[in-house]
Amino acid sequence: MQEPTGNLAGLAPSELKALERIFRRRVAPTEVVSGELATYLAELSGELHRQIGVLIDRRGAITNVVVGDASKLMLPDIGRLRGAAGRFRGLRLVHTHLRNEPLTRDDLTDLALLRLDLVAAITVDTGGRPGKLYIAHLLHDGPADKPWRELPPEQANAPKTDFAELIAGLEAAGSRGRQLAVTDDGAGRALLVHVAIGKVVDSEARIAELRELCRTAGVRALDVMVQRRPAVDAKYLVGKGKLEQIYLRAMQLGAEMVIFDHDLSPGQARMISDVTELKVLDRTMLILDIFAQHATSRDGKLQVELAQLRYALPRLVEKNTMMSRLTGGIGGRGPGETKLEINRRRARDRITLLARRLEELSEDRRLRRQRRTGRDVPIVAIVGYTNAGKSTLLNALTNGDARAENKLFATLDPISRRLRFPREPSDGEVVLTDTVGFIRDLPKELMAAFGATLEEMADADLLIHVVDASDPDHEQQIATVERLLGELGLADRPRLIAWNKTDRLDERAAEHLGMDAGGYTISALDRATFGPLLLAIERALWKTGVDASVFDHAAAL
Ligand SMILES: Nc1nc2c(ncn2[C@@H]2O[C@H](COP(=O)(O)OP(=O)(O)OP(=O)(O)O)[C@@H](O)[C@H]2O)c(=O)[nH]1
Ligand SMILES: [Mg+2]
Repeated sequence: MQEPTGNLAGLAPSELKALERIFRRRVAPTEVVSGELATYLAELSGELHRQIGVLIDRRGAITNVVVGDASKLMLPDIGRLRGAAGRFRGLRLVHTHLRNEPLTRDDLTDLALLRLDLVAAITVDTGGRPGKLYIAHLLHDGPADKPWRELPPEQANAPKTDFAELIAGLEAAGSRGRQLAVTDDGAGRALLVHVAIGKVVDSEARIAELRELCRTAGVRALDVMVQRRPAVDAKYLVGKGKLEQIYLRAMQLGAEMVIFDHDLSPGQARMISDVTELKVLDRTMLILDIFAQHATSRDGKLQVELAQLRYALPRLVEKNTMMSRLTGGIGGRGPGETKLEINRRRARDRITLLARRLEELSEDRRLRRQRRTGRDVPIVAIVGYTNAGKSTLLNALTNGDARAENKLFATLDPISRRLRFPREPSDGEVVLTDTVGFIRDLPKELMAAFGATLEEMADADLLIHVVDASDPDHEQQIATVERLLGELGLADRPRLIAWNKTDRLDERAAEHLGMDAGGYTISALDRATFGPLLLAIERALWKTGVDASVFDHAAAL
């Protein structure tokens, strides 16, 4: 039984009957609304002095009749269309306006949020006669804050727009968009949101870094939205209005997730996900996802899983008890082939178990390192920002095959190799250790995931801080590394700076680095550049003078 809904209070039985009769009307599939229906709605609306709206389906049948007050209409809850870029609801809203006004912001927001086929308003004059017909529909590639188009007003009693043609054109445009989406190798499609709180000066570098993280994680960044605000919103991180824009933009682009360049509290993650019905990730969850993909050792895998349980799980929205749907894919990948698919209640047990296992492994490592230090071989740890070229340098120095890639956090597990300096009387042997890269704003939960690496650093006699001198952001990166080393109690550890990737700089800039900033300029891709650095390492470890053979050695490597 179809009945009118909304503001029906105080209506006479005859007026209710008149409203019910609307359901019997039909419009042709080619019409937005028929002239007769527009006239009928205007007349009744003028009599009741309330707005009247109808939802019309593609066949031209009226599915809902809604009554509002003189200035607005509340639509019934028809639910949202999830993740459906390029698709429309199959329903259009046609309603009356008593104040001779065109479509309002509320009308257009309903259009966008509900993904209606279109929204139309009929103005009603004081005599209950229909005036103008205003029509708006969604666009596939309009701006985020205004993803719609308003058509020139028409005569409500003789509408001209061919609805069937209009919607067919829009859907064709949408499916072209969708096909593109399918062929883009199925990577996760994400809308990025950078939130600058207070006086943030390095937004650009941060956004570039977030894009790099996405690229490494296999996420396709469709667009970046930026919001500046004096303080975070406790509930939503960004304001409610911005959140609406984020949702609109995500729908428009067909994004399946939003990634915030700012860490979310579990509460914020859930609120945002509730409002937008999108998968919500923050930067740390993205980093954890990369860790999950890159961890290779047993140690590393356990540590990543532990960090995921502690950080990501409370932030992933629970839809079913088995959280497979939202935890699957990016953000929910576990180390190796497994998924972070675990019942919340069981998570605590798993955390305890993992923590215990890791403690045992840490003890094993301690014993192993003790044996090593017993033999008195100096340890040199290569440290630095992620992607600076640490593994490449280790490989070049030791003829090794450690994983070196243009990806953030390619290295997670420490790798040690022997390096021999040709010294008399005995060979100068050192253990050279590659470590996980640092990154700014690394939460405590993640620092712990680096346990094994951090132990190696703590044991090191000398740190080589590798800097990507070609990165415009390298000063910030150095500051981050220095700060983290300080937090790890390694501020006083002897260290050398290796300005890497100088092959990408012009000669003068490279010389400048070496002279002004101290340290040694190298290109990890070119062994011929290693001489001065090797010499400095040797000198730092054995406090001896120059041995020219080191140069020969480096050249011969
Ligand atoms: N042009 C140039 N590229 C370099 C140099 N050193 C390293 N790279 C490249 O930079 C990228 C990162 O190198 P990696 O050695 O994996 O860097 P990393 O510091 O170990 O990085 P993570 O382990 O991910 O933290 C790779 O694509 C390397 O080929 C260099 O001196 N010059
Ligand atoms: Mg590496």
